[in-house]
Amino acid sequence: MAFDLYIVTDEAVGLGRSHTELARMALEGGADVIQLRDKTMPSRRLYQVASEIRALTLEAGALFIVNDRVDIALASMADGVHLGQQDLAVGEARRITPPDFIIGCSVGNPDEAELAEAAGADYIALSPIFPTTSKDDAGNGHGIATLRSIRSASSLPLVAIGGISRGNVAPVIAAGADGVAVISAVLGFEDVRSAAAELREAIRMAKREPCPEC
Ligand code: TZP
Ligand code: MG
Repeated sequence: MAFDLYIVTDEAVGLGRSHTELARMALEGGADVIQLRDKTMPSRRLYQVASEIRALTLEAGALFIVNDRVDIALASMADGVHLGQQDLAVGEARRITPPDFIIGCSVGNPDEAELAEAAGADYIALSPIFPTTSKDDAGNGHGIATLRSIRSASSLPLVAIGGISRGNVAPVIAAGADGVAVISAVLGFEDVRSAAAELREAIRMAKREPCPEC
């Protein structure tokens, strides 16, 4: 499971483009994971969009994850679901999904990371790592020190999300993140494909040559 460049779709940030168009361009730029995230779209439409992105991700060999909605994830044959601390609990989602179904969980501290792991999560995401304007209720950024402490508390794949861009990805990787999830640093650009490719390269570089001052 590669989580290096994990794109969360958001039509409000995507300069008028649809979830499907945004996903297509991000995949062309080398995204490893696409997460469909839409809090307001009616379920029937959300399922159609999920099915479109399922086809694109299969073609690209990328993972497809649905935010919040286990039902939409199962119906669209997504690889998995991403759950927050207020969503269906990981253990309950595990109970009603197939054995190979991927369950990701947002955490904000080492205790939540340990609980998510014990409940059967496949990966965890520290959310948010830096302040962000892409999520209204994200709160303050937890910062690099929290990321390090979560890295020590859990051996699960760790994704960092919130306020990450090419300019600050090196310390995030150096602190132990396996991948970074972004909205605006890729989807907020006219040329989504290039923005994705450049951020993916920055992540690869940071993994190859850890920054000495981090
Ligand atoms: N969850 C935690 S922060 C966030 C989400 C969906 C928004 C990330 O967006 P950006 O633009 O990459 O900061
Ligand atoms: Mg959620």
